[in-house]
Order: sequence, then C-alpha cells, then structure tokens
Amino acid sequence: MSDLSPRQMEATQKYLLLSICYSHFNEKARWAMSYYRVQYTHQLLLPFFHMFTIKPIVDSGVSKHESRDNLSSAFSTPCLALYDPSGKELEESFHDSHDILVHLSETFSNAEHVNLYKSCGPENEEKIYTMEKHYDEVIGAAVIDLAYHDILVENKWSSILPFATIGFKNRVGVLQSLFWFGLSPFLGRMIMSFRAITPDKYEKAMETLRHEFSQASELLEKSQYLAGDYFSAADLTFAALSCIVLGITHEEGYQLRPFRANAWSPKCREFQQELRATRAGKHVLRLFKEQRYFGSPLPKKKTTLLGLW
Ligand SMILES: N[C@@H](CCC(=O)N[C@@H](CS)C(=O)NCC(=O)O)C(=O)O
Repeated sequence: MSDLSPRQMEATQKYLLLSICYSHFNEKARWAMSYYRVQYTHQLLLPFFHMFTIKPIVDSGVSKHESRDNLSSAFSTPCLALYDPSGKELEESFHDSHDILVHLSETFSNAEHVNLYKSCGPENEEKIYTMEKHYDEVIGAAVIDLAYHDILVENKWSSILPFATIGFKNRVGVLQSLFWFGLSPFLGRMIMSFRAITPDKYEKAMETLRHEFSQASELLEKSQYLAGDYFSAADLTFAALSCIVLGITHEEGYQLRPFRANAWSPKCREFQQELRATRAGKHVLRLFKEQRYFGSPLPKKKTTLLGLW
C-alpha cells in the first residue's frame, strides 16, 4: 500500500486513460479508476481509429509490461499513460486491464479503498488473480464473439444505426465519430474476420456465458462476493466484463452510453434477461448500482485537435 494519499500521488503524475467507448475490457479499467478515486483525463476512442492515438505511446517504449493475451493487437485498449506533473513527458504506460488494475491497487489503495487483490485476506490473493485471468480469457472473449455476431449478423438491419452512431452518442471526437459512422459496417466485418467470429462461435459464446454465470451463482451461494466476504478484483472483473451481455444501461450504472436495446436481436435480449435472472446476474446489477459510480470523481475529457479527434 502506498504511504502517499491519492491526492499526493496525483500531484506527482498525470493520468490519461485511453479507452474504446463501448468495450467491456475498457469498462473494467474505468471502474478500477473510479474505485480508487483516481483523478484522470479520459480520451474516448473507436476501433481502428484507436491505433493512431495508441501507436505513439507504444512506440515511445516506456511500457514495462508484456502483453498477456493473443486476443488483441499491440495497440490494445484500455491504455493508461502516465505523464510527469507538467503533463508533457510520458513516463510509463500500461496496455492491459489487468496491469492497470494491479498498478492502481499497488499505488492508490488505502484503508477505505483496500487493495482489491488482498481484500479477502492473504489466503485468497492467489485465487483472486486466477479468477480475474479466467474471467478475462473466458468471459472477455465470449462477449466479443457474442456481441459482434449479434450486432453485425443476427440483427444487422436494426443495429446499423445504433452501431454507426455510438461515437456521437458518447461524444467521441467529431472526426472519429464521422469516419466511424461511414465505415462501421465495413470495420465491424473486419474485426469479425480478424477474430474469426462464426455462427458456431456465437452459439458457443452463449453456452460459455451460461456456464460462467451458473458457476459464479454457485460461488455466491457460499459467500457474499465471488472470492469471499468482500468486494475484490474478481467481482470487478466479472461485473465489468458482463456489462454488454447484461445490457447494463446508463441509469443502471454504466458510466457511458451503451447500445440501445434494439441494437440486440430478440434472441440476445432474451438471453440478457435469462442471465440477469441468475444469482450472478443480480450480483452484477447490484455492483453496478452500489459500487460503480457513487462518490467517484468524473474524469476530465481530453480535448484534442479542437475536439475533432
Ligand atoms: N487482455 C486485454 C484485452 C483487451 C482487448 O481485447 N481490447 C480490445 C477492446 S475490447 C481492443 O482494444 N482491441 C483492439 C486492438 O487490439 O487493437 C485486456 O485485458 O486489456
């Protein structure tokens, strides 16, 4: 745990979080920033165009961490960039939601906002790391397969507009939002082919998520939280990665503006209700309501190129 209070730490470095507005891995990082009450500047991005912003940070070579997965590219988001107090010199960068959560836990935990890997006692620390990795790999990937296939194939006609306007809805820079508006059907297809998403994977993703929610529900019969009696990195990860598949709304605690309900096929909406009705689904809804928002400072929005990017 750091000897410095969060306020003191903030005075020594400036934090910039770069995140794709509708991404669940990015929601995990945003939630971690809120939990530890970190003051930061937020830059919202859209897929493909995110590379232009992340590349200079990657190229600066200040990151000390190897990528943990083979799901994403070298320009993966969330990306947390740490600058010197003047905000001009980039000192360090993180390119994985796990690395961000670990960094914030080691830097900003205090008596009120305890380290989320240690919150259930030292005997559960290793277990929490393992659970987080499992949720990242299994739920993280399943949600991507489910969401892109549902939006771009199963429900393609009704979702064209909600998908194309997601940048404007979240007030991403005007140019990015405009390019996305024109190119999103094509870019969506590109992402699907890059990740080899097929109808088979879509069905499998549903099965995987059903299984994960049922396993988590069993854990929640034994304890109040997934890894024990206290909120931990396992709960934060499970809940944040489930935001899309449960269709968590802004009013329910999702900080940004998600896709509206008609972006999802009737089959997917039914699936969202099915998962919401499970013990794990109710747990996620409660966490969004009680632990996501309240008391956390809202990030300042980064304005670049007069707000165009
Ligand atoms: N393991 C990574 C996965 C992150 C990930 O898959 N990010 C996606 C958005 S959901 C992304 O930025 N994809 C674009 C890319 O890889 O360039 C993490 O936990 O941060």
